[in-house]
Amino acid sequence: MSDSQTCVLFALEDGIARIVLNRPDQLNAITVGMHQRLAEILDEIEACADLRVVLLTGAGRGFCAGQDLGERPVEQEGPLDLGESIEQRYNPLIRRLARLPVPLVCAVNGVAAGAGAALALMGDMVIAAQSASFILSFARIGLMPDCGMSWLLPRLIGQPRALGMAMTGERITAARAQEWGMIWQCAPDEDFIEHVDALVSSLAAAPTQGIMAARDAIRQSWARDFDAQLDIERDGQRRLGHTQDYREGVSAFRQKRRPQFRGC
Ligand code: LHQ
Repeated sequence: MSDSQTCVLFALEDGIARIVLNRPDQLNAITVGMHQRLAEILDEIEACADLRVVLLTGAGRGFCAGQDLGERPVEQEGPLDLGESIEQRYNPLIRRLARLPVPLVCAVNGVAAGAGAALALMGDMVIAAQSASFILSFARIGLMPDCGMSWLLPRLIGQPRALGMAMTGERITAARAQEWGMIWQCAPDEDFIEHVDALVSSLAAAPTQGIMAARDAIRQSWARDFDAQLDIERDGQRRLGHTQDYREGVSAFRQKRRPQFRGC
């Protein structure tokens, strides 16, 4: 397989799409080739009819160290348009991840820096190994947070902490990220994979329509007032009441058995 294929690994099985950033020697720093491969993978994911969950993780000791700095010939003379790279590659990637029709789980196996931290926090559920950490390393190289971080981070952890991370580039451990509400869970390194598998399996077996309606309503609540949100909930329940999974959930409860949700 060529580098352009192996830089991101992909497998789709039993409704679970597993994406593994795979340049471990560079802590999975993102190259143009990785963007291209990720775009192909997302094409495949978006076309999959029986998808239930997407998992994004990294190979080796890092999750993702952000933009590959080896790709940026800053020593050369002439203008360097970082905005172009964001417009052409990063923003489309982030938008596609944000609009996935199924839950995105980010399993942060190691350090997540710069755009890598942003990728990690795009997960609807983020689980991090105890030895993992989050760094807004933009601050260390004269840049500002991108990939939606300046929007998302203050909403997750509040302005003082978001500003602290953005202005110091300080490393935030997984345990502190959990304490701050930045991520769902910090899990022990020894059985991190088991924790990730359990989370992914439970989401793959969940009533997909219901949990996605919950995700969308919670996300959109930032832009709505309380009354508008009540209306959204009413409309969502009306729609979900017609799903097979709702019938199955109630039947299973009444019959004292485990529900078999099909995601429709
Ligand atoms: C790397 C990288 C890397 C290449 C580690 N590139 N090789 C978006 C769009 C447009 C423009 C600009 O920016 C953006 C957004 C961004 O993402 S900007 C932020 C870019 N990322 C960074 O600034 C992080 C740079 N990396 C680090 O600060 C450290 O590597 C961290 C703190 C992540 C990890 O530190 P250590 O655990 O001490 O590992 P290390 O530094 O020894 O790295 C291991 C190897 O990985 C090393 O290679 P080597 O051949 O010496 O073993 C690094 O050169 C390589 N590597 N990050 N971003």
